Amino acid sequence: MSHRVSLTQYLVEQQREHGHIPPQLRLLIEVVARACKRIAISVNKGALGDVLGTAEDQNENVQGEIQKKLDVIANEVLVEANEWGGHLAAMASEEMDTIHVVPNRYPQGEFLLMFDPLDGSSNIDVNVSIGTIFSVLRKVNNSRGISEEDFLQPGKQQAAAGYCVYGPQTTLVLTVGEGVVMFTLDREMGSWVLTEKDVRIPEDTKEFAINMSNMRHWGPPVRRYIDECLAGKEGPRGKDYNMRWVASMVADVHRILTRGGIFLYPWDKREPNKPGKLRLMYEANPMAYLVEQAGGMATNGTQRILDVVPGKLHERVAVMLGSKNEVQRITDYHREAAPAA
Ligand code: AHM
Ligand code: MG
Repeated sequence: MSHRVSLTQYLVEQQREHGHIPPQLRLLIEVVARACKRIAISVNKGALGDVLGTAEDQNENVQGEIQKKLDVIANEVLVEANEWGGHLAAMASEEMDTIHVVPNRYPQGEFLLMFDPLDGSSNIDVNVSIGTIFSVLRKVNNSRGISEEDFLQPGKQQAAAGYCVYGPQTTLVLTVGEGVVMFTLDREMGSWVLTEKDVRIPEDTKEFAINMSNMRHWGPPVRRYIDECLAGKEGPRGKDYNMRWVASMVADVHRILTRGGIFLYPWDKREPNKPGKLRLMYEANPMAYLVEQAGGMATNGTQRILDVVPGKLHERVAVMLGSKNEVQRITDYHREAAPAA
């Protein structure tokens, strides 16, 4: 039997070769991966586990969205798993209004963890791929107690990022700043097995992902870009494009990491005062880090996502990411459309 590399072995070898995975970070990643296994079990049970539908108390999260049962379960699993290990100072989540500081009874670690416990919530009840997204930062200021401010770092300062997609296979995708790797969950053994190394996103693509029902609300640069794709071979791009939209960012990004493409959730006129729908800290930043580490590009139309300095924990951002040449093109269209300074 060929030798199978586990998540633990991968992390230990990375530490030996590059020396950038301190023991607390290794523990953190292993704990998150273990929590994802537990979430995968709940997701898999579906109706048999009484985990479908809306949370009993019909809670709205801080984003004003009604929580699903699995949103709440996944959030609890991640919080409980990460509290006691001594690797974290605090956590933040799409499903929690403010930060969760590690209780006094446990030692405080040097890392900060952010997550969207179950991304693609609208797909839970219809048995379509969903996932968990996570982002890791270092606590920078150690001279005082932890506060929300400690989290407000640009995405380029992430120490690690990844997601787990609960699809036909359960796959954990990870970067610690040395490229992107994928692990597949071996359910019989209960272990994560390295199945893809050095993931690369092709620079060109013929596939885009956007919610087309919002077309009438888009700004001119996005409209121009998509119109040109739709014009196909006869249009200015000279090729036919294909479209995919899973409505789970994890699944759409996973496809792009696997075979290329561009993912767009732009600003639109429905809520003109919001920069976009997706959240910067625990959706856009970890995905942007993975995409860049795989040779792709991620912007909000005008700026590299990883350079955006967050003003608040649940800040939103426009997202354009994936194959480099396509993201560069739509970013150029934004620049050309911007009024001269
Ligand atoms: P969620 O975190 O509440 O599930 O929302 C984020 C999801 C993304 O996964 C997906 O890309 C997007 O929302 C889909 O939005 P829409 O339903 O507007 O197409
Ligand atoms: Mg989400």
